[in-house]
Amino acid sequence: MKDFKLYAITGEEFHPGKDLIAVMEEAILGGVDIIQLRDKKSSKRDVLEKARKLKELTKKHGVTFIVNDHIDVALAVDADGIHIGQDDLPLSEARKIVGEDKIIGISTHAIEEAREAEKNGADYIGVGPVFHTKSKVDVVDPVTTEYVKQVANEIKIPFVAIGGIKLHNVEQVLNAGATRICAISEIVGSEDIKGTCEAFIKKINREAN
Ligand code: TZP
Ligand code: MG
Repeated sequence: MKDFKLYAITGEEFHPGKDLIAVMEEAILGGVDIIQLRDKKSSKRDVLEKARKLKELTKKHGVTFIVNDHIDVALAVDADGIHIGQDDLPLSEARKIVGEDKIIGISTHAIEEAREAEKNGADYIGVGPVFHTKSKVDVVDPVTTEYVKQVANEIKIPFVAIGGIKLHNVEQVLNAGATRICAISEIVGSEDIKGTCEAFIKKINREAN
């Protein structure tokens, strides 16, 4: 897959009154290079509509587009890939459905899960939640930067750190060995989405404080 630095996941509850596509476009203009549609509340029909619009937006900007949970929606809009959790369809089954050309990302919370994902052909893994987060309901305890270190030392496929990552704590995550950062609330809930993304990119690139 095309490599990336800053991964933004949708979270409409963090920007009431603001349009989803406008919010994600601002994030892209700030440097986000991969977007995931994550919507646990809407009907499949509504998720499909949002996915269509995000596919168009990401195509326009040359940004990777991933759909969470809904493999059928991802295929219907020709998204670049899907993101699945440990309780979703197993990676091998998901791969049979989407084929070799689509990206499959999988959330991991422990090194055994990361090893398994790598062995089974995941294109990237999520590593988290690094810190406490309110953005995920069924969330496990924070995995801490210790798990980030373990993955950085051992896992060869790309990994992205996620969960409670803010501008004020991202350096701890980078210092643990992460080179790709994912956030929901800090990005889409920001008053200045573009500025927040630019600041994340600078930190990831180790350009400034
Ligand atoms: N998976 C692990 S933590 C998380 C997900 C989807 C939520 C991340 O949201 P935030 O607002 O960046 O903590
Ligand atoms: Mg899922």
